[in-house]
Amino acid sequence: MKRRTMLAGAMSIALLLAGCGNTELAANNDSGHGANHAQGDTHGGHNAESAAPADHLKASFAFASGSAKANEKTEIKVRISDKDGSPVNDFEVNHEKLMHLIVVSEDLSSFSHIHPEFKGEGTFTVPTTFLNGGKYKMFADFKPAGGSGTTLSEWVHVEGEAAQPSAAIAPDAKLVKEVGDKEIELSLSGTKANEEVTLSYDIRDAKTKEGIQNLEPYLGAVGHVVILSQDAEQYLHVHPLDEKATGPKAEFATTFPHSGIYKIWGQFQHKGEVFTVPFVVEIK
Ligand SMILES: [Cu+2]
Repeated sequence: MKRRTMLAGAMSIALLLAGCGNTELAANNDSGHGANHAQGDTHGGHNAESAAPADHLKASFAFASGSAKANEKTEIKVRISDKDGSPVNDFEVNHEKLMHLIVVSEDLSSFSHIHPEFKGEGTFTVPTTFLNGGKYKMFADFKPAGGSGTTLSEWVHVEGEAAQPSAAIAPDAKLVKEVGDKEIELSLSGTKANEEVTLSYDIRDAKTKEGIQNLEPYLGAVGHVVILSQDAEQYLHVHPLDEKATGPKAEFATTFPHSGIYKIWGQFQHKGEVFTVPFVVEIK
């Protein structure tokens, strides 16, 4: 059981040019709602209290070819270094991966969750293609050996035509969405900032409305939830209350740090396919 919520504070420095700087270490809060590290944590060496090895780590984000262009294959390079600038090479596997990389467009319309491969010298790489030009924010989520979960982020710029100017995100009137052949309903136990909120997903067959009972583990859990504030400054990565659940319900607990609008992406796996369902909520 793992109920940690990682929160990256508003500390990252916006950089319009790709790969020409470092980010500050983002704040990393254990929201402390009954996290139990002694039992049932299968990830090994998990110790939220010993944050020291993660202190002053830096991530630099770059494109292998120097810059990225919309609709062209590119390679993202993420380099993790310590406070002296030396590469960090020891990481713990966390939810089956050494690093989780979340990439979102500035308007939060585009979301991807990918897994860079460790190439030595503190460097991870992953191929990707951006569909549009514009600003994107990248969040590298990892656990240095002996340390705690860490998220470092940075804005990058992708050349090329921007997507149609889109309106600011607005809260969904109804928290029910169809994705492929599924209908997903989200309910929140509350909508107040600084109070624990349980997010309950109900995942049904879109046609028959029958609950899906055989969700498969995705990265070692029934689902993964990433939450960003509208300005992409607040990042929350939330794991399920019961990682071994198989549907139709999947529950997550988190605490929204401020009032405002947040976008919530839930990711689940069924019949070998991962699906992502986005919702926008307002927290008061
Ligand atoms: Cu991941």
